[in-house]
Amino acid sequence: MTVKKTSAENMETSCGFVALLGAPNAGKSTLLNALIGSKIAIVTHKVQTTRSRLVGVAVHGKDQMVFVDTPGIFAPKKRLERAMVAAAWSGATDADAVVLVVDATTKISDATRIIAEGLKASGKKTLLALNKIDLIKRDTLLALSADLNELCSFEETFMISAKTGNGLDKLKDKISDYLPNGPWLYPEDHLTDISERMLAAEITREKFFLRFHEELPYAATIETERWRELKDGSVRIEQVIYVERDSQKAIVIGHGGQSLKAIGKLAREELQELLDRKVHLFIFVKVRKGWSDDKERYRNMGLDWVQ
Ligand SMILES: Nc1nc2c(ncn2[C@@H]2O[C@H](COP(=O)(O)OP(=O)(O)OP(=O)(O)O)[C@@H](O)[C@H]2O)c(=O)[nH]1
Ligand SMILES: [Mg+2]
Repeated sequence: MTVKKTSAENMETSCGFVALLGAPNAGKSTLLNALIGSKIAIVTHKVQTTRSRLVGVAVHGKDQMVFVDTPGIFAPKKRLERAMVAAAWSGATDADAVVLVVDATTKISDATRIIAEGLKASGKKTLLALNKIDLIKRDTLLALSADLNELCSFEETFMISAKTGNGLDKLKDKISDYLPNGPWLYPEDHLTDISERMLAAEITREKFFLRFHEELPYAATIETERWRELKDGSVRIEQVIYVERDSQKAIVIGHGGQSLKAIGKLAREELQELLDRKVHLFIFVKVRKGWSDDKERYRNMGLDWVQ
């Protein structure tokens, strides 16, 4: 016997957590921003840009989807790397569904293999998203999809471009199937849990990542230390870039302060747009040897301390 649903049941809302997992540089943060329609996660062409979990909220029909962007998963060595990878896996633990994001323009990386196997062992409902399809021909995707589906039996495979938005609606339609019925966790227009102070530090870190090469981006952490609303409606923000050594400090500041000024200008412009008011941004560079073994820095980054 079929029971006809009442209109009240038809209107029932759903809400749940969806973790975005993948190798470094797969496009998870770009995807998070596209899914919620706003830039809250920083994006660069470099690996290990994202350092901690970040929540972005989207409404899709009667469903509220709480997406969790995570650091890329790889074989970690240093303490900071281990904390990042631990944060990524824990993002999946409480999720109702996981989306494994894979850069479809390259062959399957060891990192992707490890994640697919880990997800298989976890028994989590996992969707596969082959990303960056704007860069490749669709026919090359079939072999990649088959190979990945051998590693883990995905619920369904999607071909998407986080950059153009292609395929994202279909992905959201499917995600809806995995969300438990229940009230929304957040108000309708809620976008993220990240504080303005943290987001401001992340914006500066993005400019920092884009400006410097090799190990320097990984040798620094950035914190917003002061945030003062001024009477004229503008805001004064003070930030600190912590580096490991004096030689790094000299590079960050640059000849005649040129490098630091350039980063500050780009960060300030983006902050002004985001906050929709004038921003006075002051960035200081401090040497803190061993900051990556300093518990307080982890707390400020939103990471759990790992032994
Ligand atoms: N062409 C193209 N580029 C993309 C797409 N998605 C992401 N990218 C680019 O891929 C690079 C990495 O993107 P991110 O979103 O930072 O990747 P991520 O997975 O968050 O990286 P980590 O935080 O380091 O783990 C950036 O240069 C993005 O612009 C896409 O769909 N198409
Ligand atoms: Mg990222």
